[in-house]
Amino acid sequence: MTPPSQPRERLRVAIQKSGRLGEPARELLASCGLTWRESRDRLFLYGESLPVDVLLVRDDDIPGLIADGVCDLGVVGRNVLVEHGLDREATGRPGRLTEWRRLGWGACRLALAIPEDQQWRGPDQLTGLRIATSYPRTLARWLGEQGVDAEPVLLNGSVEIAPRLGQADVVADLVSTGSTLRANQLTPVVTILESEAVIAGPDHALDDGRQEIADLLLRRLDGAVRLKESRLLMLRAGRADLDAVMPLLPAGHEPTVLPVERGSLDGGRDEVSVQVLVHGPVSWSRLEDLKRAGAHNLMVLPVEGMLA
Ligand code: PRT
Ligand code: ZN
Repeated sequence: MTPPSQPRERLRVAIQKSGRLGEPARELLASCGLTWRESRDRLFLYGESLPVDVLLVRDDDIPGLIADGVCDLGVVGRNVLVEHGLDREATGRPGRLTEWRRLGWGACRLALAIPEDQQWRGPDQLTGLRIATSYPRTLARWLGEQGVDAEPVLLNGSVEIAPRLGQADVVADLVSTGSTLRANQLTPVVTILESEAVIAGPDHALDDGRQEIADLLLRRLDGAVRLKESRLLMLRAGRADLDAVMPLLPAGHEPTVLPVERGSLDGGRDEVSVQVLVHGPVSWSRLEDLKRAGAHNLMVLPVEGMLA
């Protein structure tokens, strides 16, 4: 591998080798048109269609690889990025990172959870307690903001069983569905950090032409995300009901309204067909409101491709 101090003309992106974010990160890169050849040791994806290579690593290593200039960008949970940033700051090491994109998946939260037989009366109750966590810096920052003096206990796994083992009194752990906490008789009481997968990068532009490659990749990624979130809403309505129907359409592109040949469906009623491209989901209640306003034959379709 090229030492970071030497010019490097290919962009290098770090993603999780396995685990929750690995597969979606690969899919994300593939949706940007990246194809690759995998190295024999399965630690490196050599990009074929773009000058972009992918390093497969543990998620905890991703921020450090970027901060040290070994990689340019990385796909990582905000929880890992924030903890790393606070640790680097506290130990006086340079290399600040920022979120270049939020990805909207891999959502979870770092939550404080207490045994379910206890009552939550507020942060003051934590004074003097031992709090098991894999995120001691993030927890310490939150405790500082609350003005509470408690003791973070660093555990790198199985944080949720610490109170039962007597290693800690309460925990600060990642939660998504909450079933792990429930299974361990713990109740989440405060959210310390909301997290999702992000693209992390340095807080400055990249050198040696790599910024241009990164811009191309991010442009494609933005397009791919928009496409994934896009849906075509189609409906039919009597022309007389259009005034009631149109304001209920979700915000999106300009709707297309086309006349329907008389007599084809509704016994000769003056009908129109309405199509609108929308970004984000279309809820059942929205469809029901439209139907009440006179629309029928409502349909929400996924969009496979788009070129304006
Ligand atoms: O091997 P490597 O170090 O790369 O992986 P890892 O084991 O450290 O991480 P991994 O793959 O478990 O998680 C990677 C990232 O996924 C995390 O850093 C978060 O950003 C994100 N993420 C999203 C989660 C969860 N949801 C999640 N639920 N990470 C962990 N969990 C844990 C949670 O702590 C609980 O113990 O999964 C368990 C199930 O959660 P519940 O609430 O659904 O029961
Ligand atoms: Zn990890």
